[in-house]
Amino acid sequence: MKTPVTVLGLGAMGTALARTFLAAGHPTTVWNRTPGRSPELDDLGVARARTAGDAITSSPLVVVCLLDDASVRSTVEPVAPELARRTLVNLTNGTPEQARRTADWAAQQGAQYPDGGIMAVPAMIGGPASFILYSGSVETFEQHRDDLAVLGRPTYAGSDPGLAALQDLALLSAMYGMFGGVAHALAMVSSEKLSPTAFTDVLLVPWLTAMLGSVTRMAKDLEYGAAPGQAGSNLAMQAGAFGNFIDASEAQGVDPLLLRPIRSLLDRAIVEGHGDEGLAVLVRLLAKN
Ligand code: FVH
Repeated sequence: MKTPVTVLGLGAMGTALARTFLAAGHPTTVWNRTPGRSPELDDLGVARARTAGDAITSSPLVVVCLLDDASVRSTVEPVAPELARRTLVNLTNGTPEQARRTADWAAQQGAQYPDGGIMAVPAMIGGPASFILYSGSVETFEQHRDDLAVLGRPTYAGSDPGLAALQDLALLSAMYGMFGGVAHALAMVSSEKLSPTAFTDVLLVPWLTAMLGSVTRMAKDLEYGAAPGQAGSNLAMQAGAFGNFIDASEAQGVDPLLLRPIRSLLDRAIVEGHGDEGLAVLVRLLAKN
């Protein structure tokens, strides 16, 4: 028999997690603060618990996916004794410090605690592009790897419980940087009534795809060091062109507020003598220690 699983939280993501566990044959118990959410799960054979405590005692593996850290704590702390000898997997978005604090707390309750970061939207759960970061005890990760694999590729992030959250937030930061750049680009082309979909399909997506090579280059230069004077697109050149992005945006009636911090960083790199280097320098300028 497949491992019985409890899912605490039936928001968009918790519902997708519960649906996927059910589809994979796991006896699945759910609890949600507001009862009766996601009625479609009833036809799939879900068991609904009246309280969070009842839900936890139904399964050795408890997955919690709520809005934020505060909602997790207010849900599990009152039922702490029920968690002893169970595994609590926290897939709620949070900070590394929150993960470490909850890991310490869970250990005091006698629970195993992998902290996780879901790298998927609900529709992707259970599909080939979904992966989920986990940190904490590697033994606990291995014990439940197969159970958790039905949700997305389980990816071990390290024994420090904060490392899944750290990498989750780093990945989301990169994603929002891209979304911010895309929002600015679409505002620029929309200022001339160009078709956003044509621009995106024909130009933007191929351009961003081609630029992924520069992302890899940045990481390599950061890790291994770049050969001096070998940057094909050095920062002095980039800073020179960057003013045009801002001037053109203002002339088109587009607020360049998302571009200005990047310009400041480029300017700082030039002032500090990095004009002939590449983008990896920006990482060093951002890191405070
Ligand atoms: N949806 C997504 O695209 C992303 C993908 C990556 C991971 N995130 C994180 O997953 C967490 C849950 O996200 P969600 O999409 O399920 O969020 P909602 O649909 O808004 O559901 C929120 C659930 O949290 C419950 N809840 C809120 N406050 C409390 C509380 N104080 N006590 C107990 N439960 C609480 C809420 O219950 P209810 O409003 O129905 O009673 C929902 O079950 C999140 O960390 C994302 O960042 C999702």
